[in-house]
Amino acid sequence: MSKTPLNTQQIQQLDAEHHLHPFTNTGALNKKGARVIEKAEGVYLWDSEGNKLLDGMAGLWCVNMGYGRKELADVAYQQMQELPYYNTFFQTTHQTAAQLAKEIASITPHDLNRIFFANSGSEAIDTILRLVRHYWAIQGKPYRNIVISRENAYHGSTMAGASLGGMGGMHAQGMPLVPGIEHIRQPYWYGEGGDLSEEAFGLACAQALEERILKVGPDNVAAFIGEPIQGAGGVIVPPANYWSEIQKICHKYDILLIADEVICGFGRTGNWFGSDTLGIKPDIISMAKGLSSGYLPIAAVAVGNRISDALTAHDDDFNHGYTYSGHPVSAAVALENIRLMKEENIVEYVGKDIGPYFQNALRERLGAHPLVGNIVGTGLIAGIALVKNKETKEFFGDDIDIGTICRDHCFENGLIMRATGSRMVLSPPLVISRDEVDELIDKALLCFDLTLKSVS
Ligand code: PXG
Repeated sequence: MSKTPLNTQQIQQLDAEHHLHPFTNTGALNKKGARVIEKAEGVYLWDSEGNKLLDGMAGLWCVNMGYGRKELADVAYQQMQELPYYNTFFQTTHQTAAQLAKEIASITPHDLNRIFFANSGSEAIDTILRLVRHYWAIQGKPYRNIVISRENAYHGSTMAGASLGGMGGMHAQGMPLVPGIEHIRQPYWYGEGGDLSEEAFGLACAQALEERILKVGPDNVAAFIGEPIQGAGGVIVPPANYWSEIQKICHKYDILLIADEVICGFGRTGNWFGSDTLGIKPDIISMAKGLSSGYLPIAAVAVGNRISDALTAHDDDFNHGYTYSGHPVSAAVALENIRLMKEENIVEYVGKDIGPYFQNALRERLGAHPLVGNIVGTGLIAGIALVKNKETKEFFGDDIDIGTICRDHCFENGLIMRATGSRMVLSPPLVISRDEVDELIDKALLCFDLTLKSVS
């Protein structure tokens, strides 16, 4: 079935009448009309008015192999003809899911070799919450059910995801939240470190975990969850000592460590997983987005021997799963995506070539800008703090929504850069070239100048 071509206004009208958008003020959007994206190739998008946009966010941190990869479309087409759907419940499987599980196991850190499939990062997080509580229950310790997370974390938008995440705006809606979840402070040194050195702050943030464990009782805690680098929270890179301290504390109290790799996984930080880059040895990881480069929805949870052995030894079902767990078409696309990543040495390209180039260029060319307080990141993920006063680290007040002003200038000037509060974040496709990085930074510089003018 072909689409009847509609013009921008017609599409906006249909949208305003019938479409409820995620994380959107519906009334405000309907007055303005949504931007209509029409096509994409490589690192570029085109809207329905013919504007070309450099996608500095890889969609929503996911189109890692770039747009227009025919190989991914072809395997989806072939798989749809051969076996468009079958489930993995009731003791059935199919080759594509089994192969993908093996392929994921071959790239995950250490012993994370057993894979549970879901369809989105949020679902993967839901799975993890149920799984860790179930794990402790079958150890005869059902009271070990508290999961400790962090303020300003993002773990998705289902009930479990929103509850585990640390976003105040999300907690305020759809209450009551899932019980048994605690939040400790985030390791955001630039914004919250005060006079502490980075190291002292990293230690203090990790100690906050131990304090909370002691407060709620070590015997009641199931797990700690964190993104290796917080993504949606504004790309918060923790102090270098943070994760090793967290790891020690989890070990000391025998608490499971969960790394949410939905953004950091699949090469984003210059290794297959953020846990490799940050030196974390998790018991469980979640992944989604880059697993299929966003071409089809698919997510996974990888668990190590400790959990996998316990589930295998327990003579009962784990009463959990999704109709589309291990969906053959999504799995085929994910398999091909990983094959392409390997064939094109993408992880090495991010780790050794384009990642360092991008990080250096950001610091050298944007670092001195009067609005730029600091720049953090590794590989192809970066966060830029916009400040009122560089010297005193003074942030803009609530009366000036600096991030949104900057983001709007970016849109107008052909660059997609996301704002989270006063932080601008970048996460371009991993296939971006040096010339395209240069273009991205030229555009960012122009938009920072325009933003400065708007608030002067
Ligand atoms: N965990 C992490 C670390 C994520 O970043 C999810 C879980 C949930 O994934 P799904 O596939 O259910 O969306 C995410 C998703 C943003 C933004 O604006 C970030 C995400 C999703 C939507 C918007 O930065 N991350």
